[in-house]
Amino acid sequence: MSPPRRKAGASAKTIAGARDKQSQLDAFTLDPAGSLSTQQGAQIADNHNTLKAGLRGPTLLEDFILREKITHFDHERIPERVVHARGAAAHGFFKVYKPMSQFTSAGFLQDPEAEIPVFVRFSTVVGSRGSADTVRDVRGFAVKFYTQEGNYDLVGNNMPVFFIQDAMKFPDLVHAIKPEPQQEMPQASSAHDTFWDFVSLMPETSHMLMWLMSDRAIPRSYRMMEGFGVHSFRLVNAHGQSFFVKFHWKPKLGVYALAWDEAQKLAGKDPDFHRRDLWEAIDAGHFPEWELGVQMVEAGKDGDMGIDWLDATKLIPEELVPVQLIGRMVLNRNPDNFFAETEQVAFHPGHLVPGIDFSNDPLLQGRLHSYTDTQLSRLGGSNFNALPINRPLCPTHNFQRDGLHQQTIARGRVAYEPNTLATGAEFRVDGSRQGFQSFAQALESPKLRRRSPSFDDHFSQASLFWSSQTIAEKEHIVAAFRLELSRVETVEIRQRVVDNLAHVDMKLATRVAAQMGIDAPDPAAAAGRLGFRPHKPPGSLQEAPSLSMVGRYKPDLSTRKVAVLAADGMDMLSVRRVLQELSEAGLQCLVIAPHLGHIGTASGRSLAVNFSLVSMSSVMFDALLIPGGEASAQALGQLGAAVHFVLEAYKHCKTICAINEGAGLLSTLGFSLSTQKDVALTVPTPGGHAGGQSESG
Ligand code: HDE
Repeated sequence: MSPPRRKAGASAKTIAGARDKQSQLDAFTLDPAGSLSTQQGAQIADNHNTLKAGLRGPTLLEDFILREKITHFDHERIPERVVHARGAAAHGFFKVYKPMSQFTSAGFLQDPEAEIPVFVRFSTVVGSRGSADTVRDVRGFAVKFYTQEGNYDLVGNNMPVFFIQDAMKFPDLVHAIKPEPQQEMPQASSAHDTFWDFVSLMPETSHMLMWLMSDRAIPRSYRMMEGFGVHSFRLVNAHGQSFFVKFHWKPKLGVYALAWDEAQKLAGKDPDFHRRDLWEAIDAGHFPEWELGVQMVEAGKDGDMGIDWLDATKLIPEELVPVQLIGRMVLNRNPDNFFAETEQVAFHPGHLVPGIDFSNDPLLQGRLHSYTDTQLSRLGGSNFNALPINRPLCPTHNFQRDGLHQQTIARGRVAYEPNTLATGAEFRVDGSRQGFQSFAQALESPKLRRRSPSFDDHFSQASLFWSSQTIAEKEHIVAAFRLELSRVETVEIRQRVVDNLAHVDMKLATRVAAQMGIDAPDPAAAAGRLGFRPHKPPGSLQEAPSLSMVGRYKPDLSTRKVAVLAADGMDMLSVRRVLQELSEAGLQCLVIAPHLGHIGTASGRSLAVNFSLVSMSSVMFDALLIPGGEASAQALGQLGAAVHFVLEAYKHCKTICAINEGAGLLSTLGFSLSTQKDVALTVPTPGGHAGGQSESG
């Protein structure tokens, strides 16, 4: 019984079609004739009343319809992910630009014509499933490619490094950052004692802390985040030659953040801000796109630059090894069902295809155990791979059998290999067949529990990150450290953090320490306490502009949201051209007024209102437009909510455009304006909304 060979070159269209068909079938739960049935198929005549002994009598135990319905409901929840519980996802496709056969034999990286279906889940790490989207946190960026050689998962984050070097410390890290166990507080936040206690004793976290305190941790949108595979992986070509590779996702819309104050307010005003943004963009046909990039070095030459490719707390600056863009991913379909797809999807860095392999990064090696293990309890047994969202689109053949919730009725008497009983001929899979081949790395070493000395430098890349930021970005980092540490009750922990920070940058440490009610930072105390000798690898870079968010992407304003703040009497004529130009540039203009329904314009017409001021806040928009119209400007000026809307937009460095009497409203609120004929503008300072508000903003 030899497994049927997959038809070479089966078109990508077929594979995508198969998925659509499948999801249609799975989504089909209502009988078109309008009847309901039990799970066993018995038709239900009454779905409103339980079976009772008499009109006012007790409910009968024999009501199997009620019992089945309630029992199913009682078990609707499954354990949430232990980390990355809060997420949102979308379907799409990936296309490689040109064949990558020089580096890898992976089939999905060869044919520029083939569209490979993908499912991508973005997530926060710390908060539970119902927590807010905009908290300060790392974001997960997990991609499942449904290739013709099996599923390949690239399970990454929006930051290129990680807190720790060795998987042994992962449970400690997660226990420290999660809510404290005695009272389960705070939710979805690193601003508490146990997190800073742990990291202050683990200097290897220094680099990741800089990223976490930077604006990368409060993205404007999932659509505006870079993604990183973090670890080094291997690409292996058909000749068995291997290259270390680091994967990058580069967003077409650029990388942008919220202002910290905005992010905190959004957590209350719209806890679903990021999932709504993704859903609405895809729904409106604005499909988010990323390019897949690779940094590669031939295995054996990876030691040349003084950075250990196996250390997940280090990155390879793009200035040293440029990122080559090799393909493009588009997300163009929202899930049909959150639970069946976004919640039940099971990613695993060990879901590999031939041509891609692991490196020996000790953090990655630990992950290889964790992901299947966690699905066993989260998805209830070993058959989670048969769930529709996890099923490969290519055929699978093996002798794995039975288990909870088995979906397949396997035929025949043979569930072992080798065998002769299946077809009469001998069937044997003994290494002579095609398939996944692990890279044959030569190894000879004693067993030991130690780290390589090449992992010892914990500070130079944290310093590089700091010195590569713009002034505004540095301000934000200082402010974030201050906020987090001012929530730490234990004075000694605050002191340890700033003593460590002194090894990153003395000015940074001094500025943070100044507001903490503690002594000035003491680098020697940190080194003595933690027993390290600070050193910078010779020839280290002083600055890497690629680490800053500012100025790296060509600004793309499409899909940004503009609030048009107006009341009865607004002058539509004054604003028509601006609105037209904004919408031609792809921006979305929404009318916010004191009430829902319609407002009357100065010329006696009526204009539909999108949202009332009661339900909207300036933090939900990227820019503000105040049209002319005497009555409108006056009404807004007398309305606390409208004044607050304007002032807050200004505080968050949003672009504000006001026309005629609208500009008058701004003047009465004390704005100094730059004018262009009838249009008044306040615009963010450089490094403004790209990186959010400056400390003085
Ligand atoms: Fe994960 N991680 N992780 N992780 N991780 C999980 O798997 C784990 C790490 C990442 O949208 C869990 O199915 C260990 C690095 C993402 O479903 C769990 C270690 C990176 C997601 C797990 C790490 C990640 C997870 C929880 C250190 C970036 C969400 C639920 C050894 C490269 C995937 C689950 C999704 C999820 C373990 C470190 C990314 C418990 C043990 C580094 C994006 O298995």
